[in-house]
Amino acid sequence: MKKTLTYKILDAHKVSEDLENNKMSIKIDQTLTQDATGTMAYLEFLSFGIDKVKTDLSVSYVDHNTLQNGFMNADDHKFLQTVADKYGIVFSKAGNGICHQVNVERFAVPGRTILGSDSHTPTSSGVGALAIGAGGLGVACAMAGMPFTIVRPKVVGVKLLNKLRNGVSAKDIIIHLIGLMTVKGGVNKVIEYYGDGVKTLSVPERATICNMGAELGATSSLFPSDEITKEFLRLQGREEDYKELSRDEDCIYDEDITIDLASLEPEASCPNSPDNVKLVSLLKDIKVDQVLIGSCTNSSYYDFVKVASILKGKKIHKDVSLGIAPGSQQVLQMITKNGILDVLLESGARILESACGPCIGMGQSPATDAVSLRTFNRNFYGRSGTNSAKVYLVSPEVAALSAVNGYISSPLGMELNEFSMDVEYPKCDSLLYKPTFKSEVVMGPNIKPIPKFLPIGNNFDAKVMISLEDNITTDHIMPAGAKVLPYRSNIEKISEFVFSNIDEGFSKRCLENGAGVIVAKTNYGQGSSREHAAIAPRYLGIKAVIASSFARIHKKNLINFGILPIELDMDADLLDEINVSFDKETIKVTNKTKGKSYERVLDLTPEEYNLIQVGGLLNTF
Ligand code: MIC
Ligand code: SF4
Repeated sequence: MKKTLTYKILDAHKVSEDLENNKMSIKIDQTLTQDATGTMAYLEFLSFGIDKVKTDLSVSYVDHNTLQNGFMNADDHKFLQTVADKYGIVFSKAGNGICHQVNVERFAVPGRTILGSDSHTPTSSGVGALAIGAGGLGVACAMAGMPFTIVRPKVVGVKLLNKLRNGVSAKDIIIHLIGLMTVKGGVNKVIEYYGDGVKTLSVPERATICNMGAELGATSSLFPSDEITKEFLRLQGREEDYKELSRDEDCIYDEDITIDLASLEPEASCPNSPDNVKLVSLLKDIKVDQVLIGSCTNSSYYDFVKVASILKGKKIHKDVSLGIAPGSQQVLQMITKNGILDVLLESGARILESACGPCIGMGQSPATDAVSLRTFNRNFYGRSGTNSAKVYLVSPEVAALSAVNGYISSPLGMELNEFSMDVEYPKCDSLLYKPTFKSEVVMGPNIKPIPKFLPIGNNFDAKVMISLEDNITTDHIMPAGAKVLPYRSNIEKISEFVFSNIDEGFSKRCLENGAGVIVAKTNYGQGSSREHAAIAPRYLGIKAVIASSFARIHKKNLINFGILPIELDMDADLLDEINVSFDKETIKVTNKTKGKSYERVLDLTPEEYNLIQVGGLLNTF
């Protein structure tokens, strides 16, 4: 049978299959973690009592919590470095760059499976690896050599035709697709790109597209590995990693989408959701206060060539603050060497550290009601650190031109080739450390043990602690930002912030009321992989989440920490009394306050059912 590239890689890594439940378990070749999820992942890994990682390669990055306002983040960095050294993990120190950018440059290999404790791990699929985001515990298990289980994904074939016009960017391709498919359109699917248009896209552009596939809720995205990949790997000094990979001609996709690249124009994700997509030309009178260029979506050398071509000889508008964060040391070196950095500085840009920075609310929060244009991938409510800010996600070209003009502007038709794309890639790797297996693990006082959770039981009463709408993100559930992120290794403390941006009283109410449930509509838990969005509510006594549907990574995180995800469309008000009873086959939820019962088939595999029975995956070791 003709195969998609997705199933060629999946089948080559298949360990077992559960066709009845539509699941498959695969071998993971490489893992990545970042600091904001990594401390938990490594605490989990340490609890297994294994002497070293069992993967071909594991890399631990520090890129999120780099603002060291207090000892906590620095202590986490030290913990991560010592764990990495002791257990055989490559360590990428703060300043080396954003995990996904560096992983594409230095480590991702075509045809390999990569599991990362970050939802944007699929960025590495730009070189033809199958890279998947997961909760920290899934990655800890993979580092211990265990297979990773996924729903057998449907494969969406996206045929790219022709080539982009001047001023139109890879970012516009993925924003366009998110507009078509919505933020829930990719759940349990892999988005596979093919067609003549593919060869017009460089690896960094492919990586941008795969990166933001996370905003479709997709399991992964995938590009073939071809001559362009080969050249990219050669420039990175990794030609031996190259392997040609493509789908079988005439393979059948579960869904087909065709995009004529020549017909696209600049598009933007408008506040507050990546799928609120509009043409940039329709936004042209909006005044801009802040422009930020960077993040794992758009911080490659390629992106800065475009940006510098627009900024060359120009000054940014006096009312705009332009912040620029090159994605890695390598990118920073390249733009320094060939004069791009000078152009940026002369235009009035503020140069930020090579890290996630403002993307995760680590500084650069916009002013009250400000309009912020970002080349990032998420504009969820509150994520910038300013709840009233209006965040638009755009291409680097739109961002740069708008920074000059002071209002949202379309670069359609602009020739942007002032600087050569054809340059040497420095491979200094000064901030990458190979393990010596000699360190002792150092754990600062803010790193607390993961709480032990009791099983929720098969019949319990609970109160509705919050009743929510569609598309609730993990940024709603467990906000990030400079104030909260330092507590990622302290569950008791971070639990005070659960839902704090939308319901300040949530955590107190939970602690006062004992057992609770969360009620929501579709796509609950979209966005990040942070397992804190499950662990912290569990700590507050949440036993179940009742939602019409769930995002893939979050559903797994809930089960991993013993919270029951119940797929049910239920109307409930705050503090309604609920009873939940279930066995292996069925579940009954009764809203005792409203006198209404709902019965359903239990949507859990036997393995997942057992995890709920024992109070979560950590209780099985
Ligand atoms: C994000 O972009 O939201 C993050 C921060 O990178 C998260 C991980 C985290 O919360 O630490 C992600 O995307 O998984
Ligand atoms: Fe970092 Fe933002 Fe990318 Fe998340 S989306 S990994 S916070 S740059």
